[in-house]
Amino acid sequence: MAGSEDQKFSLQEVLDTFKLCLSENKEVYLEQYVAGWRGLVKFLNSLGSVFGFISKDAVGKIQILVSYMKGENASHYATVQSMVKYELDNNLVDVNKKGSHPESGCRTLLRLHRALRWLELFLDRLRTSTEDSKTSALCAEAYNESLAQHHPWMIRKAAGMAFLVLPGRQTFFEVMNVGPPEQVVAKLGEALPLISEVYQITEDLYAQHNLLDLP
Ligand code: 1PZ
Repeated sequence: MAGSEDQKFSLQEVLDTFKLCLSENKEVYLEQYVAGWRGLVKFLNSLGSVFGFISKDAVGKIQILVSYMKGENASHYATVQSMVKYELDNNLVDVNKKGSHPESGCRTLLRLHRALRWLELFLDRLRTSTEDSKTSALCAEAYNESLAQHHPWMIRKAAGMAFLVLPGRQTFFEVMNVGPPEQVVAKLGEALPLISEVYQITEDLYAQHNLLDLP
């Protein structure tokens, strides 16, 4: 695979982008949010082509958001808060069923937002796991508690099969490119509160505007 999504992953880099996500008044910068996802996709790609169908979907959603961020209404797509306000004020969101705005920024970001919850749960399990823990089991548990509830049977099935070929804990930690296991665990401990905060702010915003079930 070639292209910018395929460079070497470093957990540090992802940590940095999520750190930069929040403005002083706790708004979520879209550019950093998307950059965080780019980093995660890099990581996923480095795990092998079995995960291609997952990273493809994530990349597609990243691209939709980027096209808004670079489009004629770019100024409204600086933060998640400004995006929500702009799209709602201008009736650019299909609220109850798919209609003329099947790819709104709001519904697209919601998909990534739900996946961020999976990430939070998965990384926390990884952080507190022991040497003999199975990454596939940790991943499946995190998935069942979060994203799976929004996915149809076929996707749950495909995801479950992909999890089975996840590398073991040791290799997984190596791919994170942070150093020895203790350091990975420490890094995860550092990254998690940041990811949680970004998640919670977005969740509250979406709840406040009744956007948590966008089609
Ligand atoms: C490290 C192991 C990676 C496991 C990733 C766990 C997530 C499994 C998600 C399976 C998604 C399958 C592909 C397509 C799904 C789409 O149908 C849904 C809904 O979008 P819609 O159809 O409504 O437009 N897409 C999503 O739920 C977004 C999924 C993004 C997943 C990104 C994972 C990034 C992993 C980072 C690894 C550290």
